[in-house]
Amino acid sequence: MKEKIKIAGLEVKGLVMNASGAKDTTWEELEALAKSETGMIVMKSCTPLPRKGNPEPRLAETKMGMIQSMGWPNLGFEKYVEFAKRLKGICDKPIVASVAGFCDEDYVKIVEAFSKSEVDLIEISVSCPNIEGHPQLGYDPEKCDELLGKLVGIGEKPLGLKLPAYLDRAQQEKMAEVIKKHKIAFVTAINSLGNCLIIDPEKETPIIKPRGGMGGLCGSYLKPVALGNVRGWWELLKDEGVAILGVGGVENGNDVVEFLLAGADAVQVATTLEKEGVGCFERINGEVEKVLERKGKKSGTEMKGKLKELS
Ligand code: RRO
Repeated sequence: MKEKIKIAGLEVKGLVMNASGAKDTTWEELEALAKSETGMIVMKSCTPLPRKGNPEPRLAETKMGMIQSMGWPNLGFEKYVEFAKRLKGICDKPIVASVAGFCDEDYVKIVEAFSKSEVDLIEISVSCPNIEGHPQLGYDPEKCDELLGKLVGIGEKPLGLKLPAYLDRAQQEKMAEVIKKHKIAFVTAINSLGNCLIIDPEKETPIIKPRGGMGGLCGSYLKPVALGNVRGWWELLKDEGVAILGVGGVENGNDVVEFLLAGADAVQVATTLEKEGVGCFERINGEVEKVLERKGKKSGTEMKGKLKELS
């Protein structure tokens, strides 16, 4: 039995769901997610117009994860408005839109459309590391404050933020003030870690093509960074009613428990979904159940934030 949790007032079945970006761009991929055990369906970050994205090869898997520079390939927001309606016809999972944009006006236009759509939650991505000449907004709290001032109040749907990794606590504290000011409903932490490079020493080349091989690092490389960020969000936001979705290197049931202990309400999965396909949700849910049983816990939620300090 998957446990029922609440994220921004919505009932979700299970502690595990897909993260935006992996196998969630086309209708066929979203349909497969609808039939899977993902707790919510998070759609690919979308822009005003369809985009092909960066040249291939733009994603390469490694033992510890993967590196990618996809460059926002998506079908344009209007398609995802339509897909949300179709998804509601075939499953009862909450649907999450992920919004990207090159300027504030792009975000406003897309949030307006999703506010009138069938989606349940709107995740505002301020953290894509892969667009040349387009810095990650999440590292600029003043610009985020300005953007959110334009988005909050457009409609009634809860808004969340997809955040980059903060490698300095002071940066995270500044963003926490912005999140509190705008009463953001949930944070998703973390996006891939930008500005990374993986080199094949035999070929003497990078393993992806765009931007000389520079891209977002994903998978288990990221787990300690993601756990640190989730812990930080829990410490900074625990009295604010902001839900925390942890993402970065979730491969198995123990990883889920680690994120819960750090302070997550639920976790998202990207690299494992990319590598294993939608069957990963059933496997991880089963593993979570076993870990909780072994620990004598009735639910994962009772472990939220309960990391013990060493004495
Ligand atoms: O499409 C991408 O290159 C991409 C996005 Br929108 C994102 O949010 N994070 C990422 O690592 N890649």
